[in-house]
Amino acid sequence: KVRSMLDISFPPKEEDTSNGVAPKLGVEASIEHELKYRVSANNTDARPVKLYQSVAWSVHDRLVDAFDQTQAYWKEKDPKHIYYLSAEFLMGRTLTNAVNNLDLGGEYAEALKKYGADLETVATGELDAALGNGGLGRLAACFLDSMASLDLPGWGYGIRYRYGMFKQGVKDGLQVELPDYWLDNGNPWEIRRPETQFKVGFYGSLEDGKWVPGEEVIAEAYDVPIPGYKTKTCGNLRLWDALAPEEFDLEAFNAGDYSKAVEQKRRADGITAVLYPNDATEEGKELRLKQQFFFVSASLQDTIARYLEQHKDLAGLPDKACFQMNDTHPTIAVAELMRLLIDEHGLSYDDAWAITTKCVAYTNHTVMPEALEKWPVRVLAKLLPRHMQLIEQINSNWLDSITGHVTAKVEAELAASDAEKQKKAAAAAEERKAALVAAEAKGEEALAAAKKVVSEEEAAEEKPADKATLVEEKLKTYSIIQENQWTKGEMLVNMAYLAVVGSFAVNGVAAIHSEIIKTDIFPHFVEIFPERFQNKTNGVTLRRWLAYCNPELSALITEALGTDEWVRDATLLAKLKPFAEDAAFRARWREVKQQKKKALAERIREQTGYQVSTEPMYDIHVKRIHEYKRQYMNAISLIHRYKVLKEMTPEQRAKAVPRVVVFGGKAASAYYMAKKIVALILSIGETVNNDPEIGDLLKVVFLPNYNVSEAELIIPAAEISQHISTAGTEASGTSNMKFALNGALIIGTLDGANIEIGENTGFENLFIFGVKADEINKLREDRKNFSDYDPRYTAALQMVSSGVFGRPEYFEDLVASITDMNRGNDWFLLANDFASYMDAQDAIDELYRDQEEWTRRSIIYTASNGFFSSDRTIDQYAREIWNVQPTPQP
Ligand code: 475
Repeated sequence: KVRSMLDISFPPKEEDTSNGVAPKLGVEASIEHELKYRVSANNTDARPVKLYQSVAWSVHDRLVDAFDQTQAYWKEKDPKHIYYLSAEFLMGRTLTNAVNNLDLGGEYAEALKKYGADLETVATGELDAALGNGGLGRLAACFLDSMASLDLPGWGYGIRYRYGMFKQGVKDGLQVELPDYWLDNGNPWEIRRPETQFKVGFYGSLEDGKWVPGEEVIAEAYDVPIPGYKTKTCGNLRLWDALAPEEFDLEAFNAGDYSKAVEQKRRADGITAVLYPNDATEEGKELRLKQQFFFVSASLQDTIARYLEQHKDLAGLPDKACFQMNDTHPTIAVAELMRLLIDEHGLSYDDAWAITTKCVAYTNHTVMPEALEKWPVRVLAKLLPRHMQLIEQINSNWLDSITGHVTAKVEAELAASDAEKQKKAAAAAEERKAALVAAEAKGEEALAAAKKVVSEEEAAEEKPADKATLVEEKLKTYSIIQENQWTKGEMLVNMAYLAVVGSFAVNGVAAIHSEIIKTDIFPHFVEIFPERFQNKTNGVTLRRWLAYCNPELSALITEALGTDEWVRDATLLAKLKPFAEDAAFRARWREVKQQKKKALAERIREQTGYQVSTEPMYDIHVKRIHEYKRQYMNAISLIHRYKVLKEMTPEQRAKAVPRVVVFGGKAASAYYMAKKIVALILSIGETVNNDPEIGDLLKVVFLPNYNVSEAELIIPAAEISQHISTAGTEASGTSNMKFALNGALIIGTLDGANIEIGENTGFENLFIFGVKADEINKLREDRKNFSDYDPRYTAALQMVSSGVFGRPEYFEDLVASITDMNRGNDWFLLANDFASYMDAQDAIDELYRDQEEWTRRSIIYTASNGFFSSDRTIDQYAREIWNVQPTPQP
């Protein structure tokens, strides 16, 4: 610990009667106080953002009360804690969530009347905390909400990025990336803790086995209180900022080298400056590894320091702390925990290993090969020499421990192949004998020739394999340190393997995904530790993703069920099912949807200038842009739809089902194809939306800067939502759950959580198409020729190539990626699923004509998917992995 709390003696603590949510100053007075003193709005024209700030600070004070009491209570009770280590927390806005979780919605609404404002509008003054890329980061945020709501002692640990996810703009038909200045107006939701700082080292060397870092930075804590839903519990998200050990290098400064003097500060600033905007890809940048180690080291030091305040013996750490690693990004925790226990706290290697492997668990979120982190040994050894040494030791112990198993496996394989070979050899010997006999009958010359052939054949006969070599080869497939497949000679540390070896539990995030990681990613680890592998199907918080983003639908649900308990106990939603049969209820359900569509139409106009009607079907495809998620296939289907509409007679058009198709999602800045997909969607929109013949029959909208707050607006307005990844590629998906709960129907493949949503909702209520995951490998092998493709598909691509949507040269690569054997060769099998996708689209149009049946299904979706509450997911983690108990305050 660098600094400790200054030794000030506080006056004796007053009896706290505030019950955590009602400080002495009432809501109205506190807003006024903040307006005047904190944000000094009196002599300005109290702009809405100032009102937001005052309300936020007023809520902040109430949060801090709840926070202090919870943390003090947990300290006293000393229950086991879960520490959720994640490089990303995609929190979005906080105000609405905090006010409602604290059950202060009514009071704040009342107080705001004085300003002629409502909470909903005031809340838009807040900038999203976008400290995450996509699904993985948002899942971490939902988990924090559920942990607090279930009274589970838990903290999140991450990085306080000064710039979160880039802001996406559109310029000249292309995505542009703008910096996200999310902290510019101050952040009322965090508490800076200059009293909580830890040193984190990098580089340097090992001297007498001891690590002497060549560079040091200070990690300083910021706490973000996480209020549970209608409970006194308020958890914590602790985010680390990096500071230079001394703000200025005075010696350099005095010597006149100003730039050298600020160099340290610049380097520290760099560590927490930006979130890498890569979703499901790894760039292998050294700074990224620095970020990972930085937050992991600070978090582990912090946990151990707090543990040691109350306990002497680190042997008990596993009874008090569990570290859940959100994907491989925090995996260096395995080595850092070892280092802290051995080098800083004097434990033996074996004792340290026993503790580490009881404290650490790992969640895998993706099977995309490009996302599986592998750090070059060279980079790790330079940045973290001691950790590289420990990883080598961990690996060598690991390989030793399985050599027996691997040898037995090789022996069994040899025995099996030996028996096979002996059979073959006997048959061959038989044949040769027969040949000699036959040759002998033909005379001397033939016999000599035959003998020569026989001796050559005998010489060519397979030698028995060398067991030792085979064992060595096989062991390599288990090794945490492996040779780079592409760059011979370069050694890599496979972080997922390190995570599996160092963890006591490994889980996937949907049923199918948890199977795929067992069969395709870690099959050889499953042989050794079958009991280590688990499934924990993802979930989403119903607070943010239904109750607060869709208050209109929530009110209707509460009215129908006669209680709002479903917000806490999502299984109660099942009781909505009978209402699907009630025509009057269906009419009201439709009215709500209509209202939400109107709000989205307004947003579309604001953001894109397109005027869209609220009558058509709202068809939504929002998520990170990725080839595997196949926004491109949707785009091709829309080109076809456009073509069909153009060819229709006016009578036919009058019968067509109109659609507004909304896309949203960011493309990683360096992801070439993803950016072209965004451009293609924008171009299609430009052509279709300005075609007077088409009018309201089809609108194709790309809504820029998809983020948590946009999602809260978009999802409630959806009637159909698209989850159409190539089977076996989407680990789970979580927006599918949000859409289902908001009564949007799903068109999707048998992938990720779509499958479980189908099981809960009844597959007959989804629009499922496409091949199954176990067919993919075979299909990839025999991908067809372009000439065999569905004619609708070919025609649509031809329209792109011929420039119907402009910029044909720009889209040339994109078209080639799915049509050219040598340039991508349709890896994600768009051509293959296209026809069944179109059938599913036709079925959607057909059903939409029957609004009563459509609405019935919509209600069934909401009623059927309470299972996907993150409260259920977290309850399972707590019981089946963490062994952490609810610890509510009395
Ligand atoms: C899956 N992000 C979803 C979701 O489990 C799943 C990877 C590397 C670097 C930075 N970010 C990433 C992911 O891998 C990711 O977001 N994965 C997603 O996790 C939650 O629902 O299917 O794609």
